Amino acid sequence: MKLRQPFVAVIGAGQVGATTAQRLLEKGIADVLLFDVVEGMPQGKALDLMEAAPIEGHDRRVTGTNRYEDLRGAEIVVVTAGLPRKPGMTREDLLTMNAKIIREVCLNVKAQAPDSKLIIVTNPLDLMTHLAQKVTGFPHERVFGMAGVLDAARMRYFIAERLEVTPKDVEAVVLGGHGDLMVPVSSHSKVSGCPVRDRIPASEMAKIEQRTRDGGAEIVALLKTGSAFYAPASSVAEMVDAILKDRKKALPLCAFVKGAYGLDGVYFGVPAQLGRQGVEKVVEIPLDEAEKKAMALSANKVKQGIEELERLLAVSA
Ligand code: TXD
Repeated sequence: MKLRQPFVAVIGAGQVGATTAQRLLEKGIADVLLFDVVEGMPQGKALDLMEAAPIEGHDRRVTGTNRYEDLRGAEIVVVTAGLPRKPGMTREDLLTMNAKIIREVCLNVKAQAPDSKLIIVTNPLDLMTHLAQKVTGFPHERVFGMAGVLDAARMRYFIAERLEVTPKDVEAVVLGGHGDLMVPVSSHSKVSGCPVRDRIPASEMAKIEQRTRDGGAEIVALLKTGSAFYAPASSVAEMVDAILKDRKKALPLCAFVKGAYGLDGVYFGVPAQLGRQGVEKVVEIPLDEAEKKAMALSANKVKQGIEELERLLAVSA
């Protein structure tokens, strides 16, 4: 079936990509083009998803493809293509291989969907988002990454679990690079409008913050193969919804930051307002001294990562 405008292209029909497609369809957010390099796989998953439509009761459409030309007309391109780390592979090996994949994907996005907005999901997130912008040359507001929505959702869940309240009543903000040095901003966490710090002792909050930082690793350790995909897919769907509905909603995400938070032009996790143009505004929230320090440390790590990425790309070019 022909896709209707505006449609979302999801590159990489693996765990995160296919589940993102499912969320977008079943929440009625958009039609989806599912792309993968593996022949037949995106077509098979698309057909399976369509066969669920009569039961799920939605009238969204999804098609699978291995052809980049089908990206033409996509309003948003979500990039989940990448390789997971395998035994014996160093972090640098993974960085080089995923960078090659992102470069290839982004050159094709630039050629086929030059007006699209790009949401990068592939790890290492901040570096791949930086690379995607460089390769496409798209304006910074049209290239951004998904991480903060997921990290904040994890923190919200951990707080809700501790207080035995619905996660919906919990607000949390997680900023910084998507890695060990991410910054859970407890000073802004609230439950039903009250500061969480008034309800949970500092020592326990510190544990919740650490569990948030280790959130991805906790799931990897349990699954043994692969990494999280249900909550990551929900996070992407929330971002897509904010864009397509022009909600002007502030969500934590990996955006290009110039000026705010003392940063001089780097992709970094901050709250940013999403609308039809993409990232329409970086929102600066007040931070306490410890949080400011943590942000600076995290930003340095991202900058070092970018230098390493550029060195590796120069060697492999
Ligand atoms: O918070 C976040 N940003 C993340 C990031 C949360 C969860 C997962 N995160 C990262 O997303 C993860 O570390 C990976 O880098 C990506 C995708 O994770 P997923 O779990 O979906 O990996 P899979 O199941 O291995 O799927 C990857 C797919 C797979 O089907 C490959 O065939 C495909 O990517 N692939 C490609 N597609 C298109 N083009 C190219 N070149 C390509 N190479 C591989």
